[in-house]
Amino acid sequence: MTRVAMKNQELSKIFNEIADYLEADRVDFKPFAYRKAAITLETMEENVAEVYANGGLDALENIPGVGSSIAEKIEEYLQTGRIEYYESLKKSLPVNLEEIIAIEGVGPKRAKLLFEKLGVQTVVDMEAAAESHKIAPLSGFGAKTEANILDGIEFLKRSKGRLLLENILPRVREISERLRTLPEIEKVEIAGSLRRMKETIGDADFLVILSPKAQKEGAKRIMDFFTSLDGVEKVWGKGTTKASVRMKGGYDMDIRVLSPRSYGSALQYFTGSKDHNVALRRIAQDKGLKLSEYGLFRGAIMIGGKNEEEIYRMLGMSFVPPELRENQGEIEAAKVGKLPRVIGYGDILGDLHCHSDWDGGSNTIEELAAAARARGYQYIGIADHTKFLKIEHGLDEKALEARNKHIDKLNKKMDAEGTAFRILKGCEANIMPDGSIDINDAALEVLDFVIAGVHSNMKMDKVAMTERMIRAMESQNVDIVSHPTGRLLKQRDEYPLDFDKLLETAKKTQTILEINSSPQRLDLNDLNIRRAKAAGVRMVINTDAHIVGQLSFIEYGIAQARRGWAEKEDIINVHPLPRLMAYFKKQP
Ligand code: DGT
Ligand code: CA
Ligand code: CA
Repeated sequence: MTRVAMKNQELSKIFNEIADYLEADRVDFKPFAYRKAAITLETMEENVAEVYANGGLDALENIPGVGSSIAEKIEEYLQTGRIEYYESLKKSLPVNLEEIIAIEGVGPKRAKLLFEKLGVQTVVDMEAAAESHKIAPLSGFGAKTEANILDGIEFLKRSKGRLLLENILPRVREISERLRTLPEIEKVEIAGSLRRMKETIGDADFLVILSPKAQKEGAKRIMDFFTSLDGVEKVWGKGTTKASVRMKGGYDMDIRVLSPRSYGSALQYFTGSKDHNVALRRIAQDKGLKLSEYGLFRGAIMIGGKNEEEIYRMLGMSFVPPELRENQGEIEAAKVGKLPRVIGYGDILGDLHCHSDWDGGSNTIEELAAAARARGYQYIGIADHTKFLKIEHGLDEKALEARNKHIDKLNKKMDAEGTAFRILKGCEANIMPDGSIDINDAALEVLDFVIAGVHSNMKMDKVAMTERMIRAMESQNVDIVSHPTGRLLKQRDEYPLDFDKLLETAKKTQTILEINSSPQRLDLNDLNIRRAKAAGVRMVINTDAHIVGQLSFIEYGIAQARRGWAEKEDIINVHPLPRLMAYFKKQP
């Protein structure tokens, strides 16, 4: 089964851009519809090209979130490879919108204004305009905004060239499935930073082993296949056992053909990280051995290399899971058998941070619950936004009460049917600048659990921001703090925060910190997870899903937890319901 289809991704990107252009033109409602369609296409299991081939325009319109006008555009794209409407929007605003709105603080409307007033078409133009202080005098901008724009550009430069894990991993997995179907190939592995599940990725690294039955030109056939894959934009190099290509998504992919006898050492070598490998090679040297991608050698004799486990064992270490291979202490720990037993990908029993259509999410609570059950979960927590977040359709006290009644009804129904599954009543409240919560205590007290997070006024100084978070954690009603440090990968840093103080308060108040799995957040990050673990603070791995497809983001959160050395006992949503509930402050 192909998990992601190229056309889904391409269309999703186009629809997001259409939404940007429409927002620039201050069009109401339509951008929302395009974004909804984009997110549906990106997360749905089916290949949109197949849906269309099998059922035509009608089948497209049956995709949730796809109306007739968007269905027609999908059809147009599938038939002609372009969408006239999109092309005309691009012509009407000739700026590199995608690039420009990646600058934190610059949205489509501002981008349009800056084009009209100053002719800004690219990030380079933008930097020049800000540096010569042409932006500050414009109405609605000012010196502070101008300085923020420069900061944003600086941040972009630092993260340039690396893409989010989510932008690459699904596609790379699909490609590895396709490679696996080649008769010339015995084994395919994804190595490098993808195997280590790093939050951002430089390039993708494939390793393949030739089938023993393959003919002499087998490797060449693999190279031909690889370099002519759908989505290849440029071939950087193509030899007999390795090749390198640039993909349309803006990233490179390397492939190497290996001999079976070096499989383990090659996998170890190309998984990295480089720092981990350097340290490992030194250990080999100290034992009078030599470790390379070709094997583990004593003199000229190969003594190991068929599999990774063997290499670590022969070096006197326990096996190091790929997510830990960063030379951050794992080598020393593995030498003395003190590696953590990191949480497994199948250990999570429920997701506590999901948004339903009650707060503008894409799915009903029933649909979310069904999807959670299909994943094998025992419970799901509905954490709709509360009233401060008007753009996210946050619920006020009354609406929350109505939603609670609805959940009660659904739970009763499942009980009556003998379904062992629970929908938990939660919310994601906003932590106001003074640390208070945006909805009253009475409304919070009746919930099963409360998440609170910062969604506004993020540019506070360190002391004020720390005080703000501490006050929220001290609330008897706040069980979990969502995305605690507020960073957005490739977009903005964490807010200034005294993290040690935060941990101290979390420990004291028994507040749980979230590991948010959303690919752009992954917040807490790996190092903060390690710090939280060391401080004895519990964590919860949540997806923050706004549509059922995003429940699968949990994999990224678990990977992050593993990268942060978290064990099962550090995470609360590995427990069945009664034990889970015991971690919340207010006991029923
Ligand atoms: P990336 O692509 O920047 O996200 O990170 P990686 O880790 O995938 O790096 P990449 O693609 O340059 O190389 C893949 C692996 O190959 C890397 O993790 C370790 C290994 N490797 C590459 N160059 C060297 C090297 O100079 N020395 C050693 N020991 N290993 C290397
Ligand atoms: Ca790589
Ligand atoms: Ca590479």
